[in-house]
Amino acid sequence: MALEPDQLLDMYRTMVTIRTFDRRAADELHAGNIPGAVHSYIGQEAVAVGVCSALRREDRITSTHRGHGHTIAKGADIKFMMAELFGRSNGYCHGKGGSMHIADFSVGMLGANGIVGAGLPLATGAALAAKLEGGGGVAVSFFGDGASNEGSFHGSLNLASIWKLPVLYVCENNRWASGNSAAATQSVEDISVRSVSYNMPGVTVDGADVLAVYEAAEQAVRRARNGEGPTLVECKTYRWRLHAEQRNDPPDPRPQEEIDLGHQHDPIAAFAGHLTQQGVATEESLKQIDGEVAAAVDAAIDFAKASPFPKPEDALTDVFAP
Ligand SMILES: Cc1ncc(C[n+]2csc(CCOP(=O)(O)OP(=O)(O)O)c2C)c(N)n1
Repeated sequence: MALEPDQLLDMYRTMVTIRTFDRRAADELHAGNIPGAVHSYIGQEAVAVGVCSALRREDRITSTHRGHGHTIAKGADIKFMMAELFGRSNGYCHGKGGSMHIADFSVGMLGANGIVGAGLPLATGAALAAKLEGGGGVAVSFFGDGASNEGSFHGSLNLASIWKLPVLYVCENNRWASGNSAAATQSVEDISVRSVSYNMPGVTVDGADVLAVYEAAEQAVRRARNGEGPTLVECKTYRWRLHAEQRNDPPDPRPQEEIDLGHQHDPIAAFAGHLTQQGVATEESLKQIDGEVAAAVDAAIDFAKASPFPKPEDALTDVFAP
């Protein structure tokens, strides 16, 4: 489906929002204002935005420990996200979940998840729910290359295939699972070939090309809505920063030449070039969007800083396990 200029500019704005949000979150963490760790999505923006642009608001997604990009692309409010990162009571989890537990059911974001591979069965269940509801809804599981070596990946794809569930399995292959390279830990070069074992289509796309990701997702969503079952979409991408931002950052185990090459495939610069070449935007109009996004992220940080911490007496509210 051809995208209108407004949709293309929205996609650009969302990609810049993700990058700016994560850059500023890392700065705030290193300034001592955000507790715990933050897993930056910078470099991978085209995946979340390409896929979520092919979804409806009521479609559901599950995410990972690296979840800010998916959450923003699905339409969550960055003020409440930032407040959650700062551990404040106005945050999505009232300040008790932090970066890795943000959910917003109102936009179909079922949750980030600190357990690698745990989002796959959740999205499979959401797809079963969508099928039983009968409204043509679909579910998406975002996960990393590391997660594709977990049992939860294989069990989920098998079940979704047997039951022809309306689900997209979107693997963000950034070639590293924390400090472990895919070359050392993965039995195949392209994760999409694993779809063959589960009798579903598998495609590999350039995860730095937001329109290529959109096209692959759009086709898979169409299949899913038509009752034709699941698809595995592998997006080759690269994470620009360390596995996680922490107070005391460990050294990056990746070779410097590889990091430099990864930075050359900048999904935002490539999309900006496309938009100006096609006459959808000018450099000035994109700069204006960049400025508006920076102001919105500033406002989210101000909101977070002005928000109260949770009260000690609320420690056990919203706790579901005994
Ligand atoms: C079940 C489980 N095993 C190990 C970990 C520790 N861990 C956290 S993130 C991570 C790497 C995950 O790699 P990948 O799935 O490729 O995602 P990426 O970090 O590259 O986005 C690991 C091993 C965990 N959180 N959960």
